[in-house]
Amino acid sequence: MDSRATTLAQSVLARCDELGQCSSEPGRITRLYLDEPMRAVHVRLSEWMHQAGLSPHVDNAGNCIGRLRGHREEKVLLIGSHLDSVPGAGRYDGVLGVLIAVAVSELLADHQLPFHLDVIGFSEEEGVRFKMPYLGSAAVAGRFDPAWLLREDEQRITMRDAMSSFGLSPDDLDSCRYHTDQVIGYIEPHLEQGPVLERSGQPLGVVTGIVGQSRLQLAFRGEAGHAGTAPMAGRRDALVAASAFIQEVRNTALNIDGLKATVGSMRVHPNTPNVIPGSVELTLDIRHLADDVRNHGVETLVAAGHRSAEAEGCTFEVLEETSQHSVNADAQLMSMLTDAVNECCAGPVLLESGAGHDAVIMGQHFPMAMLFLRHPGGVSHHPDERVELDDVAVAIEVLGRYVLRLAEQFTHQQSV
Ligand code: HGY
Ligand code: MN
Ligand code: MN
Repeated sequence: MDSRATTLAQSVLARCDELGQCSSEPGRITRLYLDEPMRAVHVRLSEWMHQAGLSPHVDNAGNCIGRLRGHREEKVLLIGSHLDSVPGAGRYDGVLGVLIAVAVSELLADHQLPFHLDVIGFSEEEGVRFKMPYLGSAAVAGRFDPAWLLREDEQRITMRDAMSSFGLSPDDLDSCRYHTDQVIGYIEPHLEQGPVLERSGQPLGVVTGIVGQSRLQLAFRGEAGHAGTAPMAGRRDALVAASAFIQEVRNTALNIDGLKATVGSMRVHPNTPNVIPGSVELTLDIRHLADDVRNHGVETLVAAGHRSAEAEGCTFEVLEETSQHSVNADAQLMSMLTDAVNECCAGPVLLESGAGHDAVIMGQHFPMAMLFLRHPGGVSHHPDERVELDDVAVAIEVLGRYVLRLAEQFTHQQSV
């Protein structure tokens, strides 16, 4: 193991701890799109990028990007992950990948790469604030939908106003775009967020593909009433209908191999102990590596929603549905990454990602590869998230070798 990799890994973990302090909630990590803690993250990350020899800037989607200039201008290799978090997050989801990317560029600062190396800290992967994930990577890939600017957060602030008050220009998102002919590829280091690497005793894994995802906003509408005087017979209790539906979600997912389906949030109206719930709004997250199986899951569960509503005299509606199809890693980038891992540690595990990443968006527009780090305990989106120092060090060493291999290949291709 290169001793510099270990030293760099120590600073990566210390920096994850420091960024873990940038939170909008005392006592837990919550960092949302363009909130004040994100501004503090940009300040610290830009300093670290400077120290690593990168020239940083924040683009109009709020992505924090540092460039290690190559000796040729035509092409760029992108490497990074996201800076935002879910509420009550761990210290590593997203930022670990960005800080490993900074460490890799520090390791390579003395090399004259034949392409630029851009380290990207994406601004919004989780989609918590405006219920729309992948905002930063959508802007980089040139697929940001201007209609999203009208979306409002919990405080009724529009995305447009949030961007303007952060000092960004929401009408100039084109300036964020990288074009396919300039990008060699996008590489994302990330915690596995699951048990596979730990069970196999391997520090690193190479991702073969990322599951597709459907996110639905659903509503059950019944009739509110007095909890003490309304007869039990004939009630149209929206929460009873929703509860039957939630059980159906679990049963359906258990019967379709590989399907993941989760009701993660629910709002009861008027949410008062002595009032029969008149309406319930909830979210449904459905995932599978095969898009047709995922779409079948969506159809099956929407039908189950109508049945559960009808049984309780309620109505059921799909308020909104967004979906991302599954994405495969680029075969050549994946194979070269596997070779680089093989040189540094036991042969990597090849595995699919059940979690979504900015690589879902980037992989639809550019060649993509992901490197997973072992996740002790496998618990993520939770303060118990952990990662091993040695695994971070070997990831830095692998990615350093990998970028140099890509540089050799690029130089060879240019010479023929
Ligand atoms: O939901 C996900 O899979 C990711 O953490 N955004
Ligand atoms: Mn996450
Ligand atoms: Mn993540």
